[in-house]
Amino acid sequence: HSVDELIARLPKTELHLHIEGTLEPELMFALAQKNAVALPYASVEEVRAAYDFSNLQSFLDLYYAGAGVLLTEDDFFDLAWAYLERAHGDRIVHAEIFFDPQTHTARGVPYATVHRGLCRALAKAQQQWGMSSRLILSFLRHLSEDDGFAVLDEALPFIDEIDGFGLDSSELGHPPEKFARLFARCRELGKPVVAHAGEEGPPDYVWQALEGLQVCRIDHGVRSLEDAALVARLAQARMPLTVCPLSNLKLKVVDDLAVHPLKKMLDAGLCALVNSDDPAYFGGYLGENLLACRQALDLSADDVVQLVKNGFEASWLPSAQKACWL
Ligand code: ES4
Ligand code: ZN
Repeated sequence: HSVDELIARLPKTELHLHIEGTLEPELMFALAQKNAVALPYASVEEVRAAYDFSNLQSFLDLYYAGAGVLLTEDDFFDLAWAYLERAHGDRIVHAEIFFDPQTHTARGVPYATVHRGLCRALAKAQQQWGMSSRLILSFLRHLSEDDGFAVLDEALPFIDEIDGFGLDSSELGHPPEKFARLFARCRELGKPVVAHAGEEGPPDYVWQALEGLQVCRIDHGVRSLEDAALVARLAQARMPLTVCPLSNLKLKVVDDLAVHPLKKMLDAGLCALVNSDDPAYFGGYLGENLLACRQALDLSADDVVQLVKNGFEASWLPSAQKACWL
């Protein structure tokens, strides 16, 4: 299909990617063996077979368990480098990457170990291919706001290499307003903030992210369409929504890609863009997300170009560099 060639050829951004969600079963096994960490699986095939999720929480349980194999700075470097090589092959020229330090500090891995390993990989990608990137420290919303303040304190010596802050993990029961003080502190540090909202949670959580946290992007936001006033507000502000179609399918946010709201979001004038979320767990990187949507939603060449342009518009690149890509 000619649109599929366009998808492969266009320079692209990735703005919603959890680096821990790029841990492929092969690397998970290799690191488990090297670090003598026990895994509840006998083989790589068994790991893949376990990736049959019923909702967000059933995925998160395996995602946090898998991340337990990451211990040393080199482990974090290897994880990020494997992703960046793949992204480069996919024609991604700019990536804004989430990491979940609390997943690692809770296991006794120092914040500095995580940070240094990831940054070394990002610097190498910039040097080797001119790939630009940003690093987004994401707080775990199932933990307390105080736990978030504690990890922020540990990250402060590295604040110049942290480009923004996010909010992820179990959404239902953990509304954005739980983190209003923490996010105010992050904004006082001069950093942009984003939050997962409207993935499993109601449109009210998207409102809270906008008004209470003052986010500059909404991660997912697919449930926003249930609230017409919210759609009007998001469209008017050109508020980016980092949509992750294969994630929504695997976590049963939608029953079928053919009924995914992506096309409706574009038609409503929203700044929606396609991302891969946790590609090692959801069965596809950015290219595969775009191809699957093209097919299931019959996206046109114009739709695909709009989605890719929205990615550059929504990015934290300086406007002069955005202009080069747009
Ligand atoms: C996540 Cl898909 C998703 N939703 C919320 N939190 C997450 N962390 C990693 N992937
Ligand atoms: Zn996510």
